[in-house]
Amino acid sequence: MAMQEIGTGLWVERLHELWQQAVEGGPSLPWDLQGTLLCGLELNHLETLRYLHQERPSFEAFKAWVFALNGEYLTEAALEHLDAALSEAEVASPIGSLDDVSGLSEDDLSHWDEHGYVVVKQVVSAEDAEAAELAIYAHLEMDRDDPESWYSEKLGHTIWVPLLRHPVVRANRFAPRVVKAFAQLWGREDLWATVDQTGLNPPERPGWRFPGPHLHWDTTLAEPRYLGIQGILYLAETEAAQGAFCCVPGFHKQLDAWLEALPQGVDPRAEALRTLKAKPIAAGRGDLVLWHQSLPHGSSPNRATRPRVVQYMSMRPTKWAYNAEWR
Ligand SMILES: O=C(O)CCC(=O)C(=O)O
Repeated sequence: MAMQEIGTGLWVERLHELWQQAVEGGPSLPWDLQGTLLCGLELNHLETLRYLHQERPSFEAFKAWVFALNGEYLTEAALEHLDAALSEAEVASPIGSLDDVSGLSEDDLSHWDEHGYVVVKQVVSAEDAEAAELAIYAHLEMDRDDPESWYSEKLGHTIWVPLLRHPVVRANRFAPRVVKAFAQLWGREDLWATVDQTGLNPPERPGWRFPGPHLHWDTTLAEPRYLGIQGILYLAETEAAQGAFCCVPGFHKQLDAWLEALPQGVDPRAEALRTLKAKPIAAGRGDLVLWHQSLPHGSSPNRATRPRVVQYMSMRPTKWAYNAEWR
């Protein structure tokens, strides 16, 4: 949609509030509303806040920036969908009806319940996963078959790759089986996809040691704790020793008692890193690992011969319960 055609929907009011919050120190938008707004406009949270804080643009310039990034996806229908959600009307999934989409089996759901994570097989085709894998190598100016190229300056000493909007990466985010899996676990369909990064974790070698992320939680440990679902899509076959995603299965059920038993003054995050044993989760090209945010999790050193290449993803409802107190 061209900038001059942008209406004056609720999303514009909320975007103005977000801009005021960052640039003029205005009141904070509730966290879930902010998430819905950013996801609905296909913006990455960090990228947006960095832009606002560093550039301190006018509101008009901010809107122009949003449309320069995502104008082709911000159609009238997409903005109406966002407006409906922001006005608390019931909205469908971002891709419409999920009735005919194959989802998690009873076994998958029991696995999720018991272990707090599940591997959803083949949520995207091998071709779509490989297309995203190759896009990441191309973005990093690496050759998938040339190990010398895997340690490029463009990657740096990190496994995160800020390739947010490649068309195949975007298409994977909205793949029907991905949306269906999140919808089943949330128990609702009004979901919004976060614009997450991709990743490449090359084999360790002298001068390039695994930089993390080590075992951690991305959520507060303060009570009450709520459901949050994180995900990683494997874009190529990944063995356990190949820098696989790791988590402590079942810990979502043990967290309360574990925290309770910690001696006064012990930092739970440091203690988890020191004492808990994480399990690496091997999976195939196009498989999605979903985990409950109460599981401590991280990546792992790659001791195999090929990089681990992934796409991070998450979906959240329009409004969700959260605890703003950080522990
Ligand atoms: O890359 C991984 O395997 C772990 C990802 C992670 O720790 C996260 O998304 O918070």
